[in-house]
Amino acid sequence: MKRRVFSGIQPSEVIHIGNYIGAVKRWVALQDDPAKDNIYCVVDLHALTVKQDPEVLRERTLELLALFLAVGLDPAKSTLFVQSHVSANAEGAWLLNCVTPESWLKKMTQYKDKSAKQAERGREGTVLTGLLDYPVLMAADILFYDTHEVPVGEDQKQHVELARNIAERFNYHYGETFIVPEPVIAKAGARIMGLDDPTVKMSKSMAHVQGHAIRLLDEPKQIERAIMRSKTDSGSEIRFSADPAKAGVNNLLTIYQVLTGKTRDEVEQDFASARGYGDLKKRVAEVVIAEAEPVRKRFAEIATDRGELERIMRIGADKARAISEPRLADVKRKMGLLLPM
Ligand code: AQP
Repeated sequence: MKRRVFSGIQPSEVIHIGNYIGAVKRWVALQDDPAKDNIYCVVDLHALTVKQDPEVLRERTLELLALFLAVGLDPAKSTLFVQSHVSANAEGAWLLNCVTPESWLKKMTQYKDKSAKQAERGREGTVLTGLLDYPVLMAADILFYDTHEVPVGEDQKQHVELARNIAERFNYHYGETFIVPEPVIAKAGARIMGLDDPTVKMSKSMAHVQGHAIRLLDEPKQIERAIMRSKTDSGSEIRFSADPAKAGVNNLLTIYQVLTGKTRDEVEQDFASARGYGDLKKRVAEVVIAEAEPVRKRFAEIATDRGELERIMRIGADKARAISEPRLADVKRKMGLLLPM
């Protein structure tokens, strides 16, 4: 039997190189593994955990689907769908809410960080229930699709572990039902850091800060500028290092490593005769542009064909419903709900 892979990304901003390296690029590679059955989702319900402009959110949802296609996700190989088009995800989240201790959610690092940041903004920054509860929605995304593997960046590991705990708790109370999924975190590139501050994760919510992120749809000039201005130290040694002072160089080398597919030794060899960080930055910028430019060009063609995007969304949602609805009915029955006759 094939192993089911499920992952998603929010249409909250144009994706950055961290999202691409930590998640989406790996999804594309998984499509060609005959042992996997892949489902990738535009998780628009998750985006509602912070205030969105409705028109912008609709546009970004279509954009993200177009970007899925532009990077090489193929609806003939993977199920691609928009989360809110399939009601099982949200319905399933409610059912899982009723087996998830509230204390588990309050312990989530991302909730603690994001709610603290929002609280700093006073009334405007009201922390919504959805922000606390969104890991349960993520658990529903994963569990109602009988998922074995969830390829994510390091920041999402804790949420996949929560999904595991919820599955185990449900199975204990109601009998064997859910597959207990595994987070699959890449060895290299699971946490790409901000170019302006290599001690913090590159983040969509910081993408508006100049020089923080490289967006996948940035023009070559913008990419080059962001990398050439990225923060490094005052030294000149180009080596992988866990030293916090060398985090900027380490981050650039990691981006280069993942995009070239080379080993750490090969990467260090490539820069053995470099004259300093200027050479490193120039070469990293070339590699990022070579990866991003074809995506930007394909995106420009695909994004204008609204009819085709709608067709792909419909097919994806039908396939997703066929997988999740039987599991939803099974869970409802086990929990004591009377199914419609
Ligand atoms: N910096 C990163 N390095 C590697 N992987 C990353 N991911 C996110 N940031 C990095 C992975 O990308 C996917 C995005 O999932 P998401 O839709 O939950 O992302 P998000 O929360 O909208 O985006 P960010 O960038 O994570 O924004 P903030 O920090 O503002 O919340 C996931 O697989 C994630 O692990």
